[in-house]
Amino acid sequence: MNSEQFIDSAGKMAMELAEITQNMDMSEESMLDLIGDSLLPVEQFFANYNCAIMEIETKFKVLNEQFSLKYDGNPIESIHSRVKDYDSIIRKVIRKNIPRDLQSIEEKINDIAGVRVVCSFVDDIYRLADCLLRQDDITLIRKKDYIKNPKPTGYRSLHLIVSVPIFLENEKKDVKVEVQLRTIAMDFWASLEHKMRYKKNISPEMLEKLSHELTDCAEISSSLDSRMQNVRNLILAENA
Ligand code: 0O2
Repeated sequence: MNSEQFIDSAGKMAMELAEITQNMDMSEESMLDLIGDSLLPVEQFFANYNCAIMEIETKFKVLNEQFSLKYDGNPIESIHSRVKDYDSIIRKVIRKNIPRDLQSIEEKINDIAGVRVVCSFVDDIYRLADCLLRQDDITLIRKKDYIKNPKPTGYRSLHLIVSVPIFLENEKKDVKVEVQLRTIAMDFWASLEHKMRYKKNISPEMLEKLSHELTDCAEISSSLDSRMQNVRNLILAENA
């Protein structure tokens, strides 16, 4: 969530609170105080995830720098991060029947902070994941390898749920982050598939046809990844 979206969400909550409090016998000043106090834990909640994202991004940037010296080239093409927006969190809370308090949301939802790392080659994905997981402040909570075991849709990526400590003014807090590592080809496929999945006014027959087509495209894209990896291996062997 960027700061604009956050202010938007916080604004929505403030309006709701203002509505609740308008019938109470309360001065404007006390009402603003009450709203401010109520929003503080929510602001801290989102701030923690933003801090955890910064920690994880920095780790990948450091690895990228170091790998570029060792392997002659940067393994990371791009890093995209986001904090899940308020509406998506609420939708997940409802779908998964999660109690509506911040602690339960923190415990039960693993992808509030998300970092997506896009690499050129499949080898780099596993090398980067190994290096991240060997760091002594990182705890692996869950690993899903959709590269070795693609989803029926054709979706491929390596997913890690990790916990990373953030150091606040008076406490250390472990925060969960979902890391998705993929190649450029996997990212291209996933982005297009995601966009098309949410297109409206498509008949069920066409939807069926398109999903077969997309699964085929995922196979082609995976074979491109294998061939590019082979080309790289041949070049490395030649230069060894
Ligand atoms: P967004 O907006 O990308 O965050 P969980 O999230 O743990 O409750 P699950 O099913 O165990 O649920 O999560 P999974 O499958 O490990 O990862 C879910 C995320 O992976 C999705 O996040 C997508 O980012 C991505 N993903 C998984 N399957 C597909 C797919 O078939 N196509 C595409 N394009 N992306 C996929 P969200 O929450 O859906 O959305």
